[in-house]
Amino acid sequence: MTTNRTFTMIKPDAVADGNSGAILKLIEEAGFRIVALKKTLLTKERAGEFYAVHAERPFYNDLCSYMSSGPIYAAILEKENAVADFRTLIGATNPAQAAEGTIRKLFAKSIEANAVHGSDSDENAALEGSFYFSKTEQF
Ligand code: DGI
Repeated sequence: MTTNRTFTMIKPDAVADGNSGAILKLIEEAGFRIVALKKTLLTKERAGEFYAVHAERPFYNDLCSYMSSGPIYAAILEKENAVADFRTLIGATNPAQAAEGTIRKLFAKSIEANAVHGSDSDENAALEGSFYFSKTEQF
C-alpha cells in the first residue's frame, strides 16, 4: 500500500549547527507537505528503540549515543511517491557519496552525523511516524 507519506528526523548535528530552517525550506521547496513536526530530545534508550533494526550492527552503540546527544526535529511528510523521492532528496547515507545538491551533500558531516533520516519503505514510514506522533497530531 502506498501512503504517500514518509518520516524524517533532522539529526543533532544539523539542529546544533542552525541548519533546521534551511533543511525544512529545501523539503518544502521539493514539494513535500509537513503533516506533523516537533522538536524533541531522545534518551539513548529511546534512540535504541527507534534503531532496533540496527541492533546487531557494529555502529549501533555510537549511533544511539549520537542520536541522543542533542535535540532533533521529527516530521511526517506527504507527497506523491514520498519515500523514494525523499531518499533522492537527502542523498546517500555517506555524504562523501551523496549527489550534488542533496541535503546530505549540503549539510552532513560524516556517515554518522549525516544531517537527516529518511524512511526506507512505506511500512517503516508508518511505524516511524507513529513512534513520535499520535493520529491527532497529523494534519
Ligand atoms: O537509511 P540511512 O539513514 O541512509 O542508512 P541506514 O539505515 O543504513 O543507517 C542508519 C544510520 O546509521 C545512518 O543514517 C547513519 C548510521 N550508519 C549507517 N552506516 C554506518 C553508520 N554509522 C557509522 N558510524 N558507520 C556506518 O557504517
